[in-house]
Amino acid sequence: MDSSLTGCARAEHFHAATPLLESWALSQVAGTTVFLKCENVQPAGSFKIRGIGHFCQEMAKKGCRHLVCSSGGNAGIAAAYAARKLGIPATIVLPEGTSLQVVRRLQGEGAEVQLTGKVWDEASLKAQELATRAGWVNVPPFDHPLIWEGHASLVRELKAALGTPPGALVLAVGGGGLLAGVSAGLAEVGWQHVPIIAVETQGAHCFNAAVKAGRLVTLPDITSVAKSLGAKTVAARALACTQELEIISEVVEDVQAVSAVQQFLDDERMLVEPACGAALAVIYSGLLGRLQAEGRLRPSLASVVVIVCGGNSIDGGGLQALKARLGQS
Ligand code: PLV
Repeated sequence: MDSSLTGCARAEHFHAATPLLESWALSQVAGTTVFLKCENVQPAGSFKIRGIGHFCQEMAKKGCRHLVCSSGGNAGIAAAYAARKLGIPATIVLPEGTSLQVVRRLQGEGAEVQLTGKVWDEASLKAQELATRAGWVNVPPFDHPLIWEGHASLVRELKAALGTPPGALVLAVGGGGLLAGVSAGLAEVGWQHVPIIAVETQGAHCFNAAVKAGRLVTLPDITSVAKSLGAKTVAARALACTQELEIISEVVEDVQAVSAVQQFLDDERMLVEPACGAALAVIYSGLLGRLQAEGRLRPSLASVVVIVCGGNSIDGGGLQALKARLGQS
């Protein structure tokens, strides 16, 4: 039996099969049945453990002696968690200004933490430099076939839970690893006709910029509060996916992402970070209805699945601070 479906402690991989919950509150807002794929309850707090756990296991088989991962937060926590389970030391490189709860969590996993640069791209350069040491392996947070292969397990779980395909799938895009993995999974289970609504925040919108330009675009800076979406350039594979599946690229404002975080907390009593709020904003801001009205989505959808990607980088005080900064409180 696929151990992802048993949820047993001695699983062959590090991720859990997550719940797929029908949300009454979001269904009311959307006017269609909304399911939440709750990746926020993964052992490392986000979907990242799927791909990164898989990558780290493969590297351990090859004799890796030290794992190094650059991250906006969640990939690092996934890598540190996998490293601890594998008994391999880990160094996690993050941008300066990473939240204290993320740093504490990483230290709690036994990882060495280095803070460098203003955004993830700078942390990534540092990680690549460290990975030149003998026996050290760089864990890419989103741009590697093994990462996509691991993330694809999410779609196999969706198929097992739903049986029939949803009318649309909503996910957030940072560097595009989740998008590439979900696309691979949809093709694998024969659901490649399911439209994906790929959401970013303004100021972290490297995928949207690439889709519009028809080539990879490097943003000058990351100005969004959704730092977990803050890669300046999307993975080439994510852009290539737009040739193979129906991908609707959308950008929401920070205020929409953060108010979605607050509404989701009130509706479902789950606190997620702005990266995840971006996906939820598709429902809460009425974007789903607009896409239907514009004929970009069917007027009647079987259901909509929102990937609730994670919430490691936020706590109650952090949400209040974000709201104050955006003039929402
Ligand atoms: N976060 C990456 C990249 O950051 C990281 O290092 O953790 N939702 C959440 C909660 C995330 O943490 C991320 C990625 C995404 C969505 C987007 O996933 P991606 O990068 O695979 O498109 C700079």
